[in-house]
Amino acid sequence: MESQLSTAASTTAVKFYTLPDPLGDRKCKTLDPPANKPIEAAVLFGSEGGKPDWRVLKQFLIKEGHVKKENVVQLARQSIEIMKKEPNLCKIGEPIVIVGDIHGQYYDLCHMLEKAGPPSDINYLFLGDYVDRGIFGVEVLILLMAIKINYPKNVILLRGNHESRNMTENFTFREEAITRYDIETYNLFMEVFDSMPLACIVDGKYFGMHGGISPELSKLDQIDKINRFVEVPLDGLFCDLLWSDPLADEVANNREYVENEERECSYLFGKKPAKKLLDNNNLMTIVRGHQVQVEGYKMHRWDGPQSFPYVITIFSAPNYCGYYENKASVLIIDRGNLSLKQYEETEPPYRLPDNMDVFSWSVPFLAEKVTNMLFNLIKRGAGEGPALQEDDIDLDKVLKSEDIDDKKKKQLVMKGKVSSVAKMSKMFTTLREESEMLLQIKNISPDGKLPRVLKQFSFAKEIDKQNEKRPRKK
Ligand SMILES: [Mn+2]
Repeated sequence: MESQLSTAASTTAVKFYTLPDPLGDRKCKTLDPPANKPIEAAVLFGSEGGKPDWRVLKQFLIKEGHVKKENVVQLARQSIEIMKKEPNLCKIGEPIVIVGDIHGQYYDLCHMLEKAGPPSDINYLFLGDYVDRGIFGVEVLILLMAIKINYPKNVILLRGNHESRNMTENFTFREEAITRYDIETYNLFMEVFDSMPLACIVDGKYFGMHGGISPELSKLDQIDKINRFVEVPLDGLFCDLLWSDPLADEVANNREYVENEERECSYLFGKKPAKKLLDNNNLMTIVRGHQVQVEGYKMHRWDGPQSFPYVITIFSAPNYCGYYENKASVLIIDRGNLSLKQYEETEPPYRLPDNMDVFSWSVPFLAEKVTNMLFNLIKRGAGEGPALQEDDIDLDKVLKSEDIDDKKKKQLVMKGKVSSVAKMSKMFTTLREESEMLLQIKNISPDGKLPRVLKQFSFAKEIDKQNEKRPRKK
């Protein structure tokens, strides 16, 4: 995977400032040095009419480069300008790639773009959930904004349920955006989300949205009447488009809408309302994301195994959260033919949890080593002395005592010091071990609730259930 990305990087003419290696003594030769200076505005916006060079940006972000706040603000403002003029229900034609949830998995997004083809050659419909859970949400959003600005008519970015204040506060993106930039930038990102359209008709036949349909939806023009420039509401048509799920195949046939208990909001929809809506609006199928799938997609064939699906679920984040071990896929519609492109995980560069820097991370190790050194030094100084239980040394008593001569007193004082440094050393070892364990646990899951052994899709899904529901208002 890594070689694919670096080959692509070498074809880019622009050279970034990467960390110099004057002595040629980098320990890991196979890994390119990271970009060590922010991308210059002249490089980023240098080309035609102030549009960002998304290809250069993509490679720069792969190299873990930093984009300055002022440039991110410019990208956000430009994409808001474009998206706020779009209708709630967009229309786009084929050939097209339909992309499901990405969830901050930047390296998988780049891999997918290479596999499915650049947006200069083929249309793109993104079904939302760009951020949260994965740790590269900022990169995903920056690149998608740059692509949108370049191809405003050929790329549609729909809003997912995670493109909201409510979700990003309860998951990871708010913290990520504030750590990397600041609260002002985060608020601007929320404005970008508020401007995203809610649904899309592809080629007049395919009805795309993040979640699903709503009991309040009968005619498609109802969607354009929504005021979408707000936080995602707790119920109603707007909420359902981003939050609802199809019913399980076994029960979909004889049910209409039921309460979505797993999400604690919106509905589960069955065959009847789906068929009615598709028939009334002359549509073929519903294409949505929102639910992780072991193969990266699911065809909801409610008329039997050979029938055309009423709903197609697309999920585009492979090995979701680093523990589902699922494949990812995108749906391609070309000359009326539907095909799927499946792909597996691209290994991202290693990051310490919570965006911790290496200095804070190394403090426990340093403290342990220093006390260890101190302990060994003064232990030598103490030399051979009277045999005494370390804990029993009472310095005050020793110094005042007239039975003990000065030489012995000195030895006893030294012993006391050795004993306290030994205790300190032991404490730092425990601290270091505990912080290592904590990092390990945190690494496995964003909420620190999953032990490493649970690496199995269905089990992971079961354990993760609580994270798929709508968080209660704080
Ligand atoms: Mn979702």
